[in-house]
Amino acid sequence: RAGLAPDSKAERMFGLMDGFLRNDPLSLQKDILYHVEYTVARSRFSFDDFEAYQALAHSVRDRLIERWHDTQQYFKRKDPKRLYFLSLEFLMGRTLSNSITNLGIRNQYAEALNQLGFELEVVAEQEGDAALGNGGLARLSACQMDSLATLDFPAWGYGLRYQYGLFRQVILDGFQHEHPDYWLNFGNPWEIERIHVSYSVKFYGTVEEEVLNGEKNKIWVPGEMVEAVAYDNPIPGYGTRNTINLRLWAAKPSDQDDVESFNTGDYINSVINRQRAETISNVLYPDDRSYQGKELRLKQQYFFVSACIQDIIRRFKDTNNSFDVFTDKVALQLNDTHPALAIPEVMRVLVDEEHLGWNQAWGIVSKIFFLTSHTVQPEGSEKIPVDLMESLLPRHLEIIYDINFNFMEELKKHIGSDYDRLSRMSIVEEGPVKNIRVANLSVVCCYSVNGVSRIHLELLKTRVFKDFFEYWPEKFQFKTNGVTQRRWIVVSNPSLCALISKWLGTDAWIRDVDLLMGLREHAGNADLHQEWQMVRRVNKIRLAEYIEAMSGVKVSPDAMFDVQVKRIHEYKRQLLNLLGIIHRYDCIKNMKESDRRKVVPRVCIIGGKAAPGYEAAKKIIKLCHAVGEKINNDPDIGDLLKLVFIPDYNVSVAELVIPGSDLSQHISTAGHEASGTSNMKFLMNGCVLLATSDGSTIEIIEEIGEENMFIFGAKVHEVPALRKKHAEMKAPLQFARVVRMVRDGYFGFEDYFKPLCDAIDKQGDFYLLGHDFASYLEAQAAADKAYVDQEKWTRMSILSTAGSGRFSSDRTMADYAEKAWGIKPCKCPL
Ligand code: F58
Repeated sequence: RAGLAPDSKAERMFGLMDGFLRNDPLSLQKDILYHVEYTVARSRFSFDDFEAYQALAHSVRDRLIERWHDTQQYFKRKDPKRLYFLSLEFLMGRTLSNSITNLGIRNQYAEALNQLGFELEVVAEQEGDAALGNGGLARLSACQMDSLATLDFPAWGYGLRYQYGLFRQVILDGFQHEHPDYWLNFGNPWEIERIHVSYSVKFYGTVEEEVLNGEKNKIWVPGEMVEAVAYDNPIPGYGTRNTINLRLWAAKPSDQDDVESFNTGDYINSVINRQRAETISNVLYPDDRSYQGKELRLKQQYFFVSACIQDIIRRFKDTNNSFDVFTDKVALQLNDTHPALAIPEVMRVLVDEEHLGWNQAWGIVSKIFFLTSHTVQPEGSEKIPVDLMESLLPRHLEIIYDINFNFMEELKKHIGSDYDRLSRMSIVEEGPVKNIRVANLSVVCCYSVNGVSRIHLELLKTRVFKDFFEYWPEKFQFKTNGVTQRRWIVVSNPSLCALISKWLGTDAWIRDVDLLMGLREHAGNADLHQEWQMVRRVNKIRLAEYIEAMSGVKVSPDAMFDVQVKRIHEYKRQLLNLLGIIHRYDCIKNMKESDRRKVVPRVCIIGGKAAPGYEAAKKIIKLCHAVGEKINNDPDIGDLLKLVFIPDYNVSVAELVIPGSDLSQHISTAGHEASGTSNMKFLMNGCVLLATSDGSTIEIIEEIGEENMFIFGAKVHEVPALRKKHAEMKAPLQFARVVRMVRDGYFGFEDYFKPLCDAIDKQGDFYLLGHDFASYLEAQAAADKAYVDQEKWTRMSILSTAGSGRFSSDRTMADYAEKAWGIKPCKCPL
């Protein structure tokens, strides 16, 4: 092996290791049995599916570790500029299938398992989801990690290792209940605990001054310390040896902390108190809407960034001895403003601990951070009460004040004494309660601020960050989101994957997704149509079986499967969907028998979680069940219409639902969805979209053409005026009728549903359900008409997949690398 001295101890050890692990089916069988016996400690002659999964996972993990080591060694040797991706949320879902697909050894494992009497699909189902995030933002992080690895970028992900991931949604009598997701209960074979990689994180205390070489220096004397311990999760690229790292931090008691309390003799209470440190990384906040200024959340955020920054600076110092080159070696991506405390933290470390001057430190800090914003909602803007900051992070508060002072001075030079504008742009919000505006801090300090779609950037420029955009126009950019085709086609829809490769004559699209465009030339081919329909039908049958198992409702795969799955939000308008379904039901009920024969049968599928404190969202879930109950049991309706709610929607449920859908709905009020990413997953899988012109859908329309989708509703620029005009406008009669049915208790629970109706009738219908209803029904009618013409529909479906290449996270990551982070691929040799 290159670099080992002959006869060295290392060479002897390498010899003992017998080279790399082998991937032929026989070696894999031996490995699996080895892990059954020695890792899982079951008898090799008798083990069940779950134990097979555990053993299999350990054998995959061994292979991941080999590649991980090689990649990290290689990065260390080459020492390129690295990207650090900081996110408090990652929705990874399952790991097994994705790993063996990316490692290129799926078939070998399937064969190995087969010979041991197991089926890969069944074994893979044993794995639970890693759900360390809420929704779009968190799944996006996971897709982007896959792309960073595949494109050979020298990147690291950082996150928190929550003991409890996103709650499990349990439905009782149609109401959502939240149950804890203790996902680590059965062990987690995918992580590597690094007990030696741990850092102390400080909280509370005071700031003191010392004199160092004749200069004043600040020191933070903490009141509490907690240890951050690293857990590494290898992320393999596809078709490359590169395997990057996702490092998650867990909080542990610190042995430096609280020695005093042990001396007082209260041993038991001292142990219990110390154990409380672990609560910091215990639970993921399940709200995907708003911030509450909670102390524990702030502790979580600082715990996270402190550990990351210590780790990053340590790695930097391993190979560099001057901070002059820091900006050539490090780029830090902030996934929304949640990790923004990293900014004052780097300032603190550089100034207080590394003793750089303020200006030099600021010169570094203002070049290394990149922000992505994921929201247009004003309530999505984080604020930290100054009181809280002062007690928990006293030194950081001083630093933020200093940054703000400098910024305000600079700003005054340009805009003079426009005090309103100065106060809007200030990082510190004055008022009865003084707050730190985390968004302003981030915009002031980041090198670039990125929107997640083109329209999102417009909204950032004209609404959310208007003042900042006018001051720093060049800072604002957009990189439209994307999703990884590896998980969303190759892993979750293997038969479509095979079909695409067959018709393109290559599987190179799995790495080079633009090749999907090649399907366009076959979009009218009758043979492809037949095969395409066949693949889609098999996926629908699988979904129908799942629906029956979960909800007891039997649905026919001959019907159109019409799907809306995503977090439940007023702006995402699941309520519009439900009112449309009620209208359809009402129409069928009042039809003559002869007309019923013309109805296109539909299965309406809704799924998603509501934040635990979000009352309106919870009512929408209940309404869905109440309406479903009525429709599904109405003998007049039969198979013409069904409505089912899929409980506990998560990544692995999505992998089943998306390939089995015909029509998928993305119907947010225009101007509210920053991007949306599930639209891209449906598109890749050949589902036809029924959508508003919002977020990334606007770019999808450009790519595949409005004629291949069903687009309806107000446009972004029309919405503000429509809201103002609302009082004079009359909602269409059909709309008033369906709202009245809910209000009058046609589906029961009228008191409970009253606030939903009031929001529409009495409180101005902020989300414009009434305004968009008529055009929504037209779009639905057009979908019915197109579905009857299966040739037309199949063509639309093929063209959807063909046009989905632009919405791969590979493209997004390449864009960021080039236009923001300034990093280059660093490919570990085979
Ligand atoms: C989502 N944001 C956007 N936030 O809503 C969606 O349009 C976009 O496609 C996606 O990000 C990816 O860019 C989102 O998921 C959160 O979940 C936050 C979590 C923490 C509290 C505030 C919301």
